[in-house]
Amino acid sequence: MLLGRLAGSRPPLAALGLLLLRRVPAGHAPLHCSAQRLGGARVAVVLSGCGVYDGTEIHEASAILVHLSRGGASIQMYAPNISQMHVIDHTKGQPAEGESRNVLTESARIARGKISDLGKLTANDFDAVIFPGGFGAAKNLSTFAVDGKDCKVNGDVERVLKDFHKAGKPIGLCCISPILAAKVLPGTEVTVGHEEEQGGKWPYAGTAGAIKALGGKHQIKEVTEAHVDTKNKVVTTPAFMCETELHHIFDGIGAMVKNVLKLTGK
Ligand SMILES: *[C@@H]1O[C@H](CO)[C@@H](O)[C@H](O)[C@H]1NC(C)=O
Ligand SMILES: CC(=O)N[C@H]1CO[C@H](CO)[C@@H](O)[C@@H]1O
Repeated sequence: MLLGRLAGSRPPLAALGLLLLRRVPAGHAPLHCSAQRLGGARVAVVLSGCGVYDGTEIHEASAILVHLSRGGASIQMYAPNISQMHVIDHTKGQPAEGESRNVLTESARIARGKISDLGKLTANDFDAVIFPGGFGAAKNLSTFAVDGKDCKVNGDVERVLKDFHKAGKPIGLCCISPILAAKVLPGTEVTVGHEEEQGGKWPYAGTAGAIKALGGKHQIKEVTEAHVDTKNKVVTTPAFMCETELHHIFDGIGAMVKNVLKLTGK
């Protein structure tokens, strides 16, 4: 009886699809967490694709957006309009031969369509900037995956990092993206977690050595912690550099976002 009534009151699936289509015109998808709020910090989030092995780590991006939303920030997402170095088939962990994707187009999936070209991001319009991790930061935002300590950083990424730093506005990074700050802002203190593998808990522990080779100062931190370089206003957390449960990564990103927002003074 009850089941029958519920089923009867539900619009058929096809109609639901039409309703959704009508309410969400392409390119104007509403994103609740980017709703403009008065008084909160204005934060730019820079993406590098969609998927851990060739773009932005999706869970990190999502955790950043959730914590920013809770912290009362208004959010705008950006990505460079360039082609990805690789397209990785995530079921195999191997490059998909003959495929090519655009970093901005892929990042728009995470942003639910509301994203701008990184070339348009200026420090004037924001109180802080945050870079999630994922191999896109090492493949598309820089050439770290190929060139290690001799890597080049994407021109707009370099400009954005220098402009926010010069303006005394905080910069948040996690997972592998602290290499960007180490390279562009020499002498900056960052963390990518621990410096020893510790039986597989820190599979990318060698990155700490790369941070030093790039000109950064490495700080050992747990996955649930963030390191704050108060002088440079750079806040970092290990995230997926650690082999652990997702909620610990979520909490570490929470600590990073909280400290970034605190440094904005808003
Ligand atoms: C990205 O670049 C292409 C080619 O230059 C251009 O056609 C496209 O409009 C750009 N996309 C955005 C969103 O700026
Ligand atoms: C296809 C490709 O490799 N695209 C770029 C990804 O980003 C790096 C760093 O900016 C560039 O060097 C690549 O050309």
